[in-house]
Amino acid sequence: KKTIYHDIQFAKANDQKLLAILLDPDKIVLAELTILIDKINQSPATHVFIGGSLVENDILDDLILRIKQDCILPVVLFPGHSSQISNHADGILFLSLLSGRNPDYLIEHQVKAAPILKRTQLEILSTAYILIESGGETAVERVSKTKPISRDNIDLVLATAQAGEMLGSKLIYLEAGSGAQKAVPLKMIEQIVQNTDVPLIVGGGIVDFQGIQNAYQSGADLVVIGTAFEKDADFFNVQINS
Ligand code: 1GP
Repeated sequence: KKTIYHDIQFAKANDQKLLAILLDPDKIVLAELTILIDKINQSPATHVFIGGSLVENDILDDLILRIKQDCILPVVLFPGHSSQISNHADGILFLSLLSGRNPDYLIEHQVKAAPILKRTQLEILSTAYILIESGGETAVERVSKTKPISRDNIDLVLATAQAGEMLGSKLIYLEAGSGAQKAVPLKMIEQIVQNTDVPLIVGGGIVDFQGIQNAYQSGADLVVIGTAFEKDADFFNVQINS
């Protein structure tokens, strides 16, 4: 049943690229969900990620149940807080924000979440989460009260990713932040891929098909698209047909 990580590893080994659509429960209108799920089903997405920095409403369970009803893609929680847990999802990115030095986001939320997660069936995907400077303050930066790593400091990003891998993270996530002005630099993606072994997720500020392709060509295994799909649910149709 818990096959998410196995499938990501398989994709990496076989150079099959993965795509996650990120849905922020705070921005979803439940009345429009049927149409949205249709669009996800028509898209090339392989995963649905669910999360946001400030999820306050209680629609998480309902939202996931509705998605699971009409969509076969694995649903992976991408939590901004230890309260964002639902047993209806398939898995959870168990993040540690390694770019920052705020103990709450390095270990405190994880300690709070662990006993709750133990009582669920969720597949736990330990993830080294690394925030990269992207031309302006992002929600991750604001909420976590941490500084991103400079776009120029590839050495520090690499050392951070390697430390995460040595601590046992199964995934590395290079994050520019939702709605970022600039996506993660391609040279940085290349360096991380060449010098680490676990699958690499890249997201934040990727707004067109070329951006997705560039990330893949640089070695990203899974690209996350949030804002572009949120703004236009026909994003993938338009991009593929043009
Ligand atoms: C944010 O990486 C994701 O956590 C996606 O970012 O909303 O910019 O696509 P965007």
